[in-house]
Amino acid sequence: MGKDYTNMWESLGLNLENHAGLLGVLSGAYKNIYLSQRGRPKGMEYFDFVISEIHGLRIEEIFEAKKEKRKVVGTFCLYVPEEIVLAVDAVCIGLCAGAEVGADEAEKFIPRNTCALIKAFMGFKLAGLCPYVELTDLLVGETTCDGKKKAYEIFNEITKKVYVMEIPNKKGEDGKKLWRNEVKRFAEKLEELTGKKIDLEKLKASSKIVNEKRKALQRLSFLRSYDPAPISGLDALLVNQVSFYDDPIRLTTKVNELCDELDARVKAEIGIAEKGSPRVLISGSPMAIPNWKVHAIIEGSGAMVVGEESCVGERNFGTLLDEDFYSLEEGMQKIADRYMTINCACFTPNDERLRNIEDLAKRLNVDGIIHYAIQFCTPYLMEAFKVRKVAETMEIPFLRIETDYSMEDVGQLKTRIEAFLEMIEKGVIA
Ligand code: BJ8
Repeated sequence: MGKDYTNMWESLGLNLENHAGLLGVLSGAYKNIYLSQRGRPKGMEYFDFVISEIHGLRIEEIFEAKKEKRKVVGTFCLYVPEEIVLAVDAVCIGLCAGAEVGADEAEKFIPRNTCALIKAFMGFKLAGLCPYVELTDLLVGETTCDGKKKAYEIFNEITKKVYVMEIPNKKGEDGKKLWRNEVKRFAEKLEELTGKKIDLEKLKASSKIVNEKRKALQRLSFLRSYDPAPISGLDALLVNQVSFYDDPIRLTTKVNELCDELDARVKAEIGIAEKGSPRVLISGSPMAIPNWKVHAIIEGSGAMVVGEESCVGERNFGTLLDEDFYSLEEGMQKIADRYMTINCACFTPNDERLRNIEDLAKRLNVDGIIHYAIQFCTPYLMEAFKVRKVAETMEIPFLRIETDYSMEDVGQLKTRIEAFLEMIEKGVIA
């Protein structure tokens, strides 16, 4: 039996009954999906521990940070520059959630046909389920998709602590200029919030921390290109999910330790599945914790997920920041420009995403691409058509999935995915 955190959760105003239900569901799902896998790397023990303490130890750590007068900044999107949050010595936490609980509460404020990711972040707050939201001093939204943009207005009425960054729709010179100004405005907002000034030294230090994290995640991604893959897609997805709320320095160490072990596995040709098992690239909407549904179905059907062209995946760590800057202004500009390389479907045009999918499919040597979009996620649902064309040109089998966080369609998805894997085995391109 772990430590009892009831008093801490109560002090944060959580709904203890709902919260206990959530933790029960989470630990049951984790046991079934994760702990039942065979031949997992030893390095995953750390991540198992993190999950078992998801609302415990990490929350205690953040409490401690607050006692030391550090602020807590919650984010919902990759475009929010973590370097700047760390440069004011604040704690940065990614707040997207991947569970259905709280959706009924959310639907009292937003339409039913809103994507599950938005419903989840609203619902977690409204149902008193998320200790992270309660600990934040600032919630940073962004003008990406319409659903998020409008949801933040309502979320601000509920929480009174939402700050919105304006993200351009296009990446031309005007868009870049607007974004550079937004990044400056964000830095000023954080300086005001924390009472701490960002200087060159602090920005260089925080940039290094975030880049090292990206490099470790890149290393993990690279190791998945081997056949047999040394780690399951489920485990790699989990590492990426945890990277959004764990301490970044500790996370980097743990990912590198895991990669050392995977290096040895690759040399010894030890894989998590048999050599030659079908290799699948997932592309599309982000999969926040505990959204493991599609990976679990694919890997439960005998294939391996070897990459995620997703914000919980390659889009998060694919590009490093150029740390070679010699003034605060230059640093801010390089940070802004680095974030503009993220290829979210909210941009138009967004052809770089397609090139990236092509590159990944080649590098990871994939046998099939599954496009995953959360129901009502218009940007990714729309772009699926272009991704299909890329797959067709490369003569790679392609499957488009649209789903939500519920388990109702698991049977149907399983049937479709199994048929898709059969197609791959028979070498049919559809
Ligand atoms: S950079 S993908 S994290 S916006 S799933 S809320 S897009 S309707 S999450 Fe995203 Fe930033 Fe883009 Fe990444 Fe809207 Fe789609 Fe819902 Fe989404």
